[in-house]
Amino acid sequence: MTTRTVFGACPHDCPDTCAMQVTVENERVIKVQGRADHPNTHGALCTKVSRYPERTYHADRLLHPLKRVSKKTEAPAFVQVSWAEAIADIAARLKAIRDPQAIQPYSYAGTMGLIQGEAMAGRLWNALGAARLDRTICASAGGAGLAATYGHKLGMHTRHFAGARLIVIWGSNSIASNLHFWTYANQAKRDGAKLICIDPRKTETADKCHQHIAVLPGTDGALALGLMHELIAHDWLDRDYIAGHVDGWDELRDKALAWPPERVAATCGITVDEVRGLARDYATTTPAAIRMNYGLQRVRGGGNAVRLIALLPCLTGAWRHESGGVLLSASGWNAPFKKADLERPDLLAGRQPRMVNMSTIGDALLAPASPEFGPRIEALVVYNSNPVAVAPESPKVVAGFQREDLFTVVLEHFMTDTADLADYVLPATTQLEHLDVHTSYGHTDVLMNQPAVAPLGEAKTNTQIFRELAAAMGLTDPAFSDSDEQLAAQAFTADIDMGLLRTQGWLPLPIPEAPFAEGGFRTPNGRAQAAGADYVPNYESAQASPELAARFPLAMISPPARNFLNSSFVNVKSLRDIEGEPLIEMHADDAAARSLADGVLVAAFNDRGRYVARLKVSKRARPGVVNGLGVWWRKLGVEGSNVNEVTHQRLTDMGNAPTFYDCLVQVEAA
Ligand SMILES: Nc1nc2c(c(=O)[nH]1)N[C@H]1C(S)=C(S)[C@@H](COP(=O)(O)OP(=O)(O)OC[C@H]3O[C@@H](n4cnc5c(=O)[nH]c(N)nc54)[C@H](O)[C@@H]3O)O[C@H]1N2
Ligand SMILES: Nc1nc2c(c(=O)[nH]1)N[C@H]1C(S)=C(S)[C@@H](COP(=O)(O)OP(=O)(O)OC[C@H]3O[C@@H](n4cnc5c(=O)[nH]c(N)nc54)[C@H](O)[C@@H]3O)O[C@H]1N2
Ligand SMILES: [Mo]
Repeated sequence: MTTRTVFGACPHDCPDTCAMQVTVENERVIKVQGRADHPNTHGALCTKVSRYPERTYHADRLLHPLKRVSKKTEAPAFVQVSWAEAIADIAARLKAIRDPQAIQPYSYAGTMGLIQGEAMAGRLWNALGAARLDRTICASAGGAGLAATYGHKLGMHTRHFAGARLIVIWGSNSIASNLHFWTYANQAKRDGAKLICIDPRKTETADKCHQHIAVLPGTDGALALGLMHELIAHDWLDRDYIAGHVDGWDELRDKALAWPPERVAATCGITVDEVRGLARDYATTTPAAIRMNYGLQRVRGGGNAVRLIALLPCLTGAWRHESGGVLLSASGWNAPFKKADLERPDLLAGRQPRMVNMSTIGDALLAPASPEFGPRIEALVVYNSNPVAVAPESPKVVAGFQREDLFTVVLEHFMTDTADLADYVLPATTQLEHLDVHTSYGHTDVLMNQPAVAPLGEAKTNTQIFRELAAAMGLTDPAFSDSDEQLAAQAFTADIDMGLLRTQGWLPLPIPEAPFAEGGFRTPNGRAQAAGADYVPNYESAQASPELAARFPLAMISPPARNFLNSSFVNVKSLRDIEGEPLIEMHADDAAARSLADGVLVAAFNDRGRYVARLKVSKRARPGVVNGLGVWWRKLGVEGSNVNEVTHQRLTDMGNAPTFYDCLVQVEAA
């Protein structure tokens, strides 16, 4: 028996980006563990990723190229074909499309790897002049909000939360989705810090905090303005910090003065004491740290909410301390990443293909050719994403994918809802089978993932599939000859010692400990920008659309399930068994008003669609809000539906992002 260990990196879309140690026995991975010597990972992986071998060796793993033989509206049927046939046919079909802008790539963060992500893919799309994709589905509202305020996506060090005396966990179920941050928060708690959770849902994280404030979805901006009102009323402002490092405070102060605690409480659906108490705690505890997460920006006013919250530590001067401030994303610190060297926008040679927003893919696939939109989408190449499950308003997404005249290629590990609607399904390698390099949006280290075993079956890396497609389409630029090793060597500036990264598996970036203690934001003038930030109510709220609210009185949010990662892992039985089945959590009062008993099948519906799930009458739901934990595969759900049946495609105030949690429904027995 031969046993070896290989250094890896968790590829998933998560702030933690863990350093992994992979144990291989007789050329089979038997175990993945968190590396004990990586500070942020501290020896522990989450439950889902510790099942990575089960996912990789899953009986349903795609191991051969498949070609569709059924109609798109019929039950999916495929036959196995050779790689040669698949590549030749796909290349011919793509080449036959006259306007390359009718070819639409669709990808997201199924792997966060810089190589298996957009490196070779970007080169192919740029050389062809294919349509571009606006990758907005997760974080672009908050990202735009942070950038407008600080000049970039920057925040505190995760590890410094351990030294805070107050931690506000705002729009984040850290125990489920950011476990390694929680370790630091827990350390602070043991040392006497107070933890407050702001979330419409009483999550497992809220259970472990000293206080839970259950705001209505999409009202965080109003709460932030209310806190500012109290900072002003009690003279809890750090005037020197504001004078030295903030632009636009006068304008913002006038807005905040219009939000006394009574108005905030009524808007957010909380008590006046909760508003006042939170303001007092935040203003009078040092150091005070805020962990925001993307949950609160999936609403119409998401970008502005992030702006307002990001301004709070500028008003109290919390940034003066390394354990004070705010963290939403730290990805802006990753300066050594040379994106353009990997993706090669120069291959566009001056062309500016149209940009399609991934969050409105349903509308885009159904759009006819027009002067504004350009050509109808004729081909779609999907990799690292499962849009039929995760994109909003899935009735339209499904209808788009069902177009018989659409040529769809899906690179996947599994027969997902999206792969079911493909013309070709191409088997891709997993993180255990390919090389990659990673940055993180939670911590600031870079990591390298070494392949642990050879590709399973006939699986190929994303990069190899795109190389072969480029060759078959007659593209001869040397950019298509780079190996994965060569791509990895191009990924970072000379600040990264690639030799050390290769042997050690991870490297820290030199980042200031208390980055804004003396201002120095990354805006043009170095000052945080407050002008223009304001509360924006949800599209679907009693405030903005009372008629809609009368017909569909319940707000529905669909936050991540702890044992899935978006729609990944839903097909891993041991994890699905923990989640049970698709659930809609509802408060007892709302259930009683509808004569619904715990455990019955219910439908959450609105004008867009109908999602069927098991009702769970639960203290995790506040009155007026139902929680549909996401994101189930439609075909593993009830009646082939998932929660995105009811979400809509309207976009956020900033960043053109989806508004998954800005959604009204009614619920009835199914
Ligand atoms: N286990 C697990 N981990 C994950 C993921 C997963 O699917 N499963 N997803 C990964 C991804 S893609 C991302 S982007 C990250 C971050 O992903 P996020 O989606 O930010 O995930 P969470 O931190 O779970 O938190 C969102 C929290 O925000 C709450 N929320 C919803 N609407 C509002 C609102 O209007 N205001 C406030 N204050 N709170 C609201 C939800 O109830 C939920 O508890 O996590 C990653 N980690
Ligand atoms: N209602 C609702 N919808 C949501 C959300 C929500 O909270 N509520 N969350 C949203 C968020 S935050 C996000 S980030 C998106 C995420 O949406 P996606 O980025 O689509 O994420 P996943 O659902 O995890 O699907 C990723 C797919 O990539 C595949 N994959 C992984 N690695 C590789 C690889 O190396 N090669 C190839 N070819 N394929 C690979 C996986 O098998 C998986 O099927 O979903 C969004 N949708
Ligand atoms: Mo995400």
